Amino acid sequence: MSETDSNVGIEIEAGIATITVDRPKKLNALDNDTLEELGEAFQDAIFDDEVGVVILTGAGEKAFVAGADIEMLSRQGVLDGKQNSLLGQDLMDLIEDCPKPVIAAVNGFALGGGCELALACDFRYASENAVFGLPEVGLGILPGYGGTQRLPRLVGTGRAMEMILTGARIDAGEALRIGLVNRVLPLGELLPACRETAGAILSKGPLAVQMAKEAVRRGSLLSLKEGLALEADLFGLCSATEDMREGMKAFLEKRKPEFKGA
Ligand code: DAK
Repeated sequence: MSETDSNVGIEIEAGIATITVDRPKKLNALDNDTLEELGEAFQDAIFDDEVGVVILTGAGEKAFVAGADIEMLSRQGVLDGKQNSLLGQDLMDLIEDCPKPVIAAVNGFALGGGCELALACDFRYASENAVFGLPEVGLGILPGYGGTQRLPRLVGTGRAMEMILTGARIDAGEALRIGLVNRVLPLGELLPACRETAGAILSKGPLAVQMAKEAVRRGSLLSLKEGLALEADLFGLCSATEDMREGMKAFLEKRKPEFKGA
């Protein structure tokens, strides 16, 4: 992929869509074109029946995404500022609501909007050189793509407050320690590890995976009682699938299930 063609690449192989932010000369910073192209790539992955899991990463060896494009932000006025904001928010919602699991492969700087992009994914693996941070207050703004909401939900209020209010960066080891990422790997092993995990997910019942993601996502916005009611509803729905019968039958017959997504 080259920077002149497009700012986002999508490759589909063995049920996995790898979406790559591809502006390495600007450390994959998110300008409007990139936000739009990312939205299109996720729409493609959502509607492609061949795709079961999405991996999101950045091109090059230095950055996942170094944030919103500061040059673009510095020029924006009221109307395009609002438009930029809506574009970014829509993208984060699209990723979070994507019916297929989304794994962030954080291969370097994940700052500001880049950190927020990783936070919108279902879980994160990081390379050893990854650096996370929400430096927005140093630019006179606050995180605006969900960082003030998603980070405390993931790592707890105190740790999120410290990162947001100081703008301090943390390395991959610290990100692992506070639960911001699930695994840290040498850079060359990052994508293979994400693909291995994606493969493990792909071997499961796709409807069950989708409903489990929905239960966790929607449940996090509900009270425990409401969340349990949602879980029960989805469980009921799952019980109507051929996949459920196949999964149970395969266990009893001591063989691997052949799920059809039906
Ligand atoms: N935007 C634009 N260009 C960037 C960039 C960014 N975020 N980050 C890096 N670049 C560009 C650099 O300007 C440089 O371009 P050239 O000068 O070569 O043309 C090139 O990428 C290479 O960067 P450096 O030369 O700076 O590389 P270093 O290794 O020296 O430093 C760095 C790497 C990541 C430490 C440094 O580049 C850096 O501090 N970058 C900025 C990081 C940052 O502050 N990110 C947060 C941006 S604020 C909103 C919602 C959300 C947001 C905004 C609005 N609304 C709801 C409206 C989000 C805001 C943010 O993300």
